[in-house]
Amino acid sequence: MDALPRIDSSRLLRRLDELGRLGGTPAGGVSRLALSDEDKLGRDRLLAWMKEIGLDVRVDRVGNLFGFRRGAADESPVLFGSHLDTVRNGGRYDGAYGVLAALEVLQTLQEGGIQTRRPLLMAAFTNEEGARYAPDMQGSLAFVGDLSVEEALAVTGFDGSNFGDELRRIGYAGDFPCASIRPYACVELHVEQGPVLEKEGICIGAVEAITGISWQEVTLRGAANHAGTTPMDLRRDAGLAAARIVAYLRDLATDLGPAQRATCGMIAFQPNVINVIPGEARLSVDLRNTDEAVLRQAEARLAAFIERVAAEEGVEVERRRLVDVAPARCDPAVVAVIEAAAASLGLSCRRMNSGAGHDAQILARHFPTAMIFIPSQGGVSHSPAESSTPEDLTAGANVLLRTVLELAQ
Ligand code: HGY
Ligand code: MN
Ligand code: MN
Repeated sequence: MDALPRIDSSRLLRRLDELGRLGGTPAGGVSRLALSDEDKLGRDRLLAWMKEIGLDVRVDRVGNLFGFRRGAADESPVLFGSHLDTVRNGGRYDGAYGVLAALEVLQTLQEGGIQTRRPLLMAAFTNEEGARYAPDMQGSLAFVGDLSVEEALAVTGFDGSNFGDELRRIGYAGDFPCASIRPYACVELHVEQGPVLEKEGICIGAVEAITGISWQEVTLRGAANHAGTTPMDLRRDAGLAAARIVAYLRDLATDLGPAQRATCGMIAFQPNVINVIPGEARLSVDLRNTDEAVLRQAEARLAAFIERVAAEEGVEVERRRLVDVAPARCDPAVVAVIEAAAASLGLSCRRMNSGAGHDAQILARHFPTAMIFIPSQGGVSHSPAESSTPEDLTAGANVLLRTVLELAQ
């Protein structure tokens, strides 16, 4: 066994279990929507752990949490971390794993008395998921300067709440300036959230590209009317128009090839009464592809279909763009460091793309960035069934430790 340190596996697993209970749901999942009381519980816990291990803790103006560890040289830091917020009734590893593994890496270095040349900076970014406030990756967008603090604080959530008010309410409206740190390199450790590594029996994924994401809200307005007295050919049924659009998404994705994804995750009818033809329907559309040209083609074809359905069903349509994040390429040099770290631990590793969006794709726009994946059991995520084995969770954290040490020397 070489002289390099290894993380404390039982401590990492214990913290994952403890954090997973903050905002835990009866089905064994986690709901820690951004800036909710449950998110505050997770933030408070992480801050306490960061302070316990002696990190210099900072909260920035959009609530991003940072733990800073000095290096021998006063140079730009190596940044690593992920996010604490989750989707509704999601899993306990999406985001939390990358944050707690980062904490574990720093504690291992503290305990080993190992000083790196570059400073180290762990991060937990605000509102990566976008489940309550769009855009997703809101904290990392503000961190790199692609979203102003004013814009971020002004966002109105799907629940009608104001981002800035909620940030103040949970006590995380920090004063550390956004867009003020320029990392030397960034690494995000994350569960794969897909089936590839498990299916191929590979321990580590070195991510080369991260999918582009297009989110929009489509509102259709027809005419509420009586479900019994209104003949089928005299309706302006917003609900039916919405249903046709949802059904079209599958055909659109199938037609554009295996890398295309299309999802309607939210839909609502007004007045939402059993015997009233919906006068209004509102639905979300999430389109993804790692090939930007195909993603734009998907958007254009969907727009044309929506116009056609609106004309045929006699409804008006209003579309609101919520997210437009281009696919990101990871930095080949950082990818190579990840592969070498896996190899030094005798772990199988393959290069791959990410179908999920991540803070890393925002960081990658400005700084050399890459991601480390570990297998997700059954490829499941954004669900209480999300899980990874203790061996894989430990292996990924050790790869993160070695990757950070290599980048920081
Ligand atoms: O939507 C995503 O892909 C990520 O989980 N936020
Ligand atoms: Mn995530
Ligand atoms: Mn997620």
